[in-house]
Amino acid sequence: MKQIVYAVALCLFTLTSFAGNTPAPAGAQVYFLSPQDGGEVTNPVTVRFGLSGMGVAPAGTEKENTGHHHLIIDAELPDVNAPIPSNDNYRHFGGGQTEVSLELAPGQHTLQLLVGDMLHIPHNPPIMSDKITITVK
Ligand SMILES: [Cu+2]
Repeated sequence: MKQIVYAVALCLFTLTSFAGNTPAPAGAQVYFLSPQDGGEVTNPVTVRFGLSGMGVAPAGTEKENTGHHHLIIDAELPDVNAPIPSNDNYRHFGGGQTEVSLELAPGQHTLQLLVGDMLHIPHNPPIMSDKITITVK
């Protein structure tokens, strides 16, 4: 009997280790305050991040119901079970910033917001905005 309890405990531990994403606070939402989907904008493009149902905290801060913003530019959603890549297409705002001023090439661009936890890993389920399209004149 003891062995069965031990085996079950080990299984549960293994499962929770793999499903390690920080749970998303119920009802948390991330969205663009600006620009608007379909909007025509000029450089510099000010992108303002909206967040409700949770708080913003700098990367590395262990505090429940918080995260920091990531802006995905002209790219797809990354693997939501791994740290979000960091490059020109996946921008981290680990200081707790809630807006950014961008210089974008003229033409169409897509933008999407994705919240990451203290380790830059999306929550479970991931807290992400709709992907919007803007045109830079
Ligand atoms: Cu990050």
